[in-house]
Amino acid sequence: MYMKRNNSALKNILFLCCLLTSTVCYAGEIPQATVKSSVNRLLNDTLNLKMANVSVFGRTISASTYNGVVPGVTWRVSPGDTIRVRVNNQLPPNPDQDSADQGNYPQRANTTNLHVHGLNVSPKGNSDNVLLSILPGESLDYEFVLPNNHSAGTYWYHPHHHTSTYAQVASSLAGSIIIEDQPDPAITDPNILKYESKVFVFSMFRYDTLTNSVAVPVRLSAKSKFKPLTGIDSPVLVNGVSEGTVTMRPGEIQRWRLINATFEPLVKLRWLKISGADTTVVPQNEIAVDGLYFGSMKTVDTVMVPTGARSDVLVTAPTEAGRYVVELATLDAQFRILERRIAFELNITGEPITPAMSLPSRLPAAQQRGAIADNEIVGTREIYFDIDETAGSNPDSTAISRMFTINNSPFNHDVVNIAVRAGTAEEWTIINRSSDTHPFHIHVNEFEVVAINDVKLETPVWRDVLLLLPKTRYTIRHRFIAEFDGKTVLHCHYLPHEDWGMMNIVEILPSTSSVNERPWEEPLAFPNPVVGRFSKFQLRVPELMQNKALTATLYDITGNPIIHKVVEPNTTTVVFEVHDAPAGTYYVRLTDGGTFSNTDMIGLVR
Ligand SMILES: [Cu+2]
Repeated sequence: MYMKRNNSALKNILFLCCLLTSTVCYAGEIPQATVKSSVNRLLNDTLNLKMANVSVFGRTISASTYNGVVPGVTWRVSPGDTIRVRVNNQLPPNPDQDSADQGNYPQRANTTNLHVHGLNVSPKGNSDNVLLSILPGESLDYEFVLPNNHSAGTYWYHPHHHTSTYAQVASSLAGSIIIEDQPDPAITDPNILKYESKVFVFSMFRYDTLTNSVAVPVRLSAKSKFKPLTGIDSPVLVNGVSEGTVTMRPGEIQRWRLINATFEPLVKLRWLKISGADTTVVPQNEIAVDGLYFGSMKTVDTVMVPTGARSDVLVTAPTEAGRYVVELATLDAQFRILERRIAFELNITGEPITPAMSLPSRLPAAQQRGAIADNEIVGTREIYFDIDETAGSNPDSTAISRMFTINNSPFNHDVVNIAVRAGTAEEWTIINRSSDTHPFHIHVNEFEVVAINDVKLETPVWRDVLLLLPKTRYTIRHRFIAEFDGKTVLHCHYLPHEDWGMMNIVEILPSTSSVNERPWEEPLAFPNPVVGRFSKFQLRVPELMQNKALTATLYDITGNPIIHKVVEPNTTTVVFEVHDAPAGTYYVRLTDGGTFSNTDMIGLVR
């Protein structure tokens, strides 16, 4: 189909033709979600999580939605603003609410919470706390306070309740958050403020073709292990529709904010010119990933957006007549192409822009805090992503809980897997030992990718989602912003993997904590131990320290010593009774008073 500039009569005829011949139509403009902006530094909104009928590639299905629309509203805010949002969970009761907890397995599909993906905000209380649960019939008031120096960019919100994240994001539950660029020309090239900004949220449904509703988890069995949600995956939608036009004037530059809000597939875009049988790629300029600006603009033929990630692209409308389209491809975890189609038709119409628009000569800094210098790093650690292929073939239904792990630990709500300190930075090596790809994501603070397979990158890149290729090592630098302490998570953003347990809890200790938590100095303590809901803490004395006289101290989260023990040489385990301790997070520190000092156990008492 050929679409001429500025010819609506022809467009109408073509629309009719394709209705009659049932060829692909590009009749309508791809809609933009309703925008809500902050007023007097405050954005107030309500998300009613409720069932609604939505149209998915011509089929009407019953799905859980935010306020009945797909995607949810776009929030536009500025650094320093506060976002207050009430989440009303109006979904029906969980059919499996009274069944036994099946561990790391999709279940309780209608319990929810809210995550603001990529924002630097507190993970505590009613802020970005993904350990909260909002049951059907319940409501929760969230408050997210953005720091004054928050990076401008493209972020998004979605549910993040462990064991229901997959089912809910497989119902396209997502909305975008735009943090506005600062108007100060010293920070932002004024050209950047001139582009019309369009947000494109890619999402999909997994639905049951018999009931025409979004699939819910089936009871765990040996057979259901790998297909916990029945039904089929829809093709990827763009802002809730399958395809459409994007109108631009000749020479116009628009900023496209691309958000991969699918539960698994990777999204890849190419801008093409189609002339008869010839297809040529039209390069565009990518300026940011995950809301974080590059050091300098990149001219690219394709843009690949991993699950959960974002990409900001400056799209320039050609001044030459022709048919211009954007091809959308989706790929699975092994990079196999799931679908490829033309999703965007560029409708180049109107008078050419005069004076001509310019690309920016410089980009704002990704982070006002700047790159992480060598002397800022206080320690290193290794983070392993594994899939235990043997566990899956085990007919024991609990085996699934151990299949998807980070540092050999599947997710446990009551366990802190990694402790770091606010106001410091660390260098981590993320190692994907499995044969799948995994999009690694961490909340609260983004990170700087500095090396791949120990080869330093010429230009480090800031991200909050990093696609880990199989059998590959990534070195990242990670700064824990001083004002945000509390418990948060790192996980795989393939949401089935996350619900299956590929998530760890990270505790960001307050910068004032006197606990010297430095597990990298004692490799025997690795992985930083897993403990549960306890009446006692049992600490293994590292072999290196067993021939020494030691002291072991139990501390609370602020570093106050609670119980102190003298440990005789050749002791292998030390036990602390904690059944009388008030609920909270505790640490055990072992020291010989000189050479060795090791915090070996971090646990939550309930
Ligand atoms: Cu994964």
